[in-house]
Amino acid sequence: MKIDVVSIFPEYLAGLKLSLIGKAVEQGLLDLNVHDLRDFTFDRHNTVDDSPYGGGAGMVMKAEPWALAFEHILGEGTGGTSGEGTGGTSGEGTGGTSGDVEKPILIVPSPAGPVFNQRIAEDLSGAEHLVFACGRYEGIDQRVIDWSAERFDLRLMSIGDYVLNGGEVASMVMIEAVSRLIPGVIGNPESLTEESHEDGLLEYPIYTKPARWRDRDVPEILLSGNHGAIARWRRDRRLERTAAVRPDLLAELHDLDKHDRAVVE
Ligand code: 6GU
Repeated sequence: MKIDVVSIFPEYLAGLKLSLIGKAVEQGLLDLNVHDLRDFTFDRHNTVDDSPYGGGAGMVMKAEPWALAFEHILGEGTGGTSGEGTGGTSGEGTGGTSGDVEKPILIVPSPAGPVFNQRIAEDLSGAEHLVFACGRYEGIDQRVIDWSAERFDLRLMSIGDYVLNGGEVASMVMIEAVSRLIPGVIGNPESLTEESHEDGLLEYPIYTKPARWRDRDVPEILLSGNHGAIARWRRDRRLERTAAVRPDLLAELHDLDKHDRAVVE
């Protein structure tokens, strides 16, 4: 999978080089590129924002640097000061997207989008090319969003009902959730199957040695060696937890049997 990220704070994304995602990049499972939006400006101050038409508080990100960054990522090669000459300011690229070729997915983190979840992460993990456009200030000029929809499969995406200062952290959240689902990124694929949200239930509680710690015992059944009973106990704990803290998730489950229902009622 190829992932491009555009931001005015590319250093923010440096954390992605650590740990599992960094290893996936080293192993060639993930081709991750972070671009500085200011590389696609041509004035002395590398201006990326301006005041909003119609008035109001804050600043708006200008359309042209985004268009040039997207064209650079798509290989349309009209802009950018980062290595490919001085570029130009021609508005329209040449296109070149033929009918049956999948368009790259452009994710614009925004509290105005639908909320990202595990199902969406799974869907995105099958994509060939993801592009994340990290806006700052009050947002990005709507015209370049509309323009990008001709070249990309455009998705506004929120990560929850709260306000962040920009799309960088939200992009990192989504990139981590998606890239760990790429085959080979997680060493033991079995660890993916019993996770919270994988099947709509939260995780069961887990324990390790010692069996008694500060007068607290590990639940006895986990020491029993009875795998059937342990599996049932774990499912019951998942059902209890989900009913207690996320009844909304439970309401989405339609395959609970009689025993399951007795646990959550
Ligand atoms: Cl994706 N962006 C920003 N700026 N704030 C958010 C968000 C995204 N998701 C929730 N709040």
